[in-house]
Amino acid sequence: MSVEFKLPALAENVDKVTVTKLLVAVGDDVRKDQPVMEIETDKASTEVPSSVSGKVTEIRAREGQPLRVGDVVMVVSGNGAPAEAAKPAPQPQRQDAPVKLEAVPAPRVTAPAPVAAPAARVSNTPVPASPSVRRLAREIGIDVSDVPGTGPGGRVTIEDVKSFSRQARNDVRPARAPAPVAASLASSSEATAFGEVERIPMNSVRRRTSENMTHAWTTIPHVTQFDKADITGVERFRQQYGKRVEAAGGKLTVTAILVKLLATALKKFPQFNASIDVLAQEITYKKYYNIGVAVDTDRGLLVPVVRNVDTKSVIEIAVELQEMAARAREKKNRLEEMQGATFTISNLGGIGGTSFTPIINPPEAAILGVSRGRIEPVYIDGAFQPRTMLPLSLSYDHRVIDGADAARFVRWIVDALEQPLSLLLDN
Ligand code: CAO
Repeated sequence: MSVEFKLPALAENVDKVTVTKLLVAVGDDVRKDQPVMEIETDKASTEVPSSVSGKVTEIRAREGQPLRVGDVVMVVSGNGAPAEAAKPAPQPQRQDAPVKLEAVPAPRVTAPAPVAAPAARVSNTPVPASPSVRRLAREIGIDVSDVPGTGPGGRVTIEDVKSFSRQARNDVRPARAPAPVAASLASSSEATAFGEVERIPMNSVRRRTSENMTHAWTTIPHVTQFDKADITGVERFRQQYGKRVEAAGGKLTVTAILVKLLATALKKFPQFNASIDVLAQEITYKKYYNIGVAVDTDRGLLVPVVRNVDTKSVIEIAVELQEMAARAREKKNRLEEMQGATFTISNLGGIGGTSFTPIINPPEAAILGVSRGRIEPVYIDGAFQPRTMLPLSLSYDHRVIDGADAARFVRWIVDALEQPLSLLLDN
């Protein structure tokens, strides 16, 4: 008897994955629960265990190719269980265990449900919509020409834009502004005219980063506030207590210290721990403090989240950070640890640079960029003294945060780094 093993549902809203590695070949004997391939979604990687047993007679999944839930992965002959019963086997919750995907609310990666196109809309015909409707569409990152109009003569109304946005949000993510896509299409066809090129398909992390960054950059009015903190004392502290943190399994880095400081900063400045809801014209202030930390991996940028940092010590944060960054780099990050950030920190200082302007990670309202701390001459009490100065750059959503508040927020972080005891004054 031959049975097909089909890709099971791995997590809510994940209906498509990319096969990164096949772990079995035709002729192999597979057992139930044996991992048969590695896959990745745009946020996590995992092994997929077989739900059938027998000899592999055919493999239909291909490395590097997308696979949808229900697609046949392989055919086995023998005493295999019915493919319909396929379910990911329960994974032990070890640190090095493969990602446990089931029942985790995941960001939607499904294709947008087809939306009925408005009748007789020709691409170069201007869409009938009032300026206020166009403005709303622009603000929430929707191309008004994508919205089916229900008003007289196919006119697009405010309600049409809102329901289109709600549907897009439910189906995938808000629609993206089309201009950058058009620009990159043009440049890719032009590229071959001037010499040899190599075209490599984007992996899922790159695709997701590209979509998110375009969305963020084209819909959020960013401003970046720069400042510098004297971390000479922090460096002394790191040297003094580094071993203790190492013994606990972490690394006492500037990132870990900043993550902890941010918990207090975000409580003091709640607009930095908020999201804007343009449709409802509301701002959501979050009462939990989850910090996303940008991690550089060979798949691209991943942002695992340290949750409830206000309840954790610097040592706990340092250990968690170290483990999360390692898991992200080893493709073992769990989907649930990539979600729920209320604020993000991006530290490029380990690599170098004097400053940069980070892009906000929607739906957050701000992101803190950290560049390389360097010894600089600082004029103190009538003389230059060598001090270690850490450049900070805070990008913020100017719809939610005013410039003066951004300056105060960064100053607060600077003061906390320079005078940590000041934290005890009113906290
Ligand atoms: N200034 C000077 N030195 C710094 C520093 C800074 N701002 N930040 C880190 N360093 C040093 C550390 O002290 C460490 O030095 P030692 O090895 O001598 O102790 C070294 O750089 C490496 O640090 P690390 O990377 O191990 O630890 P971290 O906690 O500082 O950073 C992480 C962790 C995950 C943030 C980092 O590894 C990383 O991936 N950074 C890149 C983030 C990124 O890609 N951002 C861009 C997002 S937008 O595209």
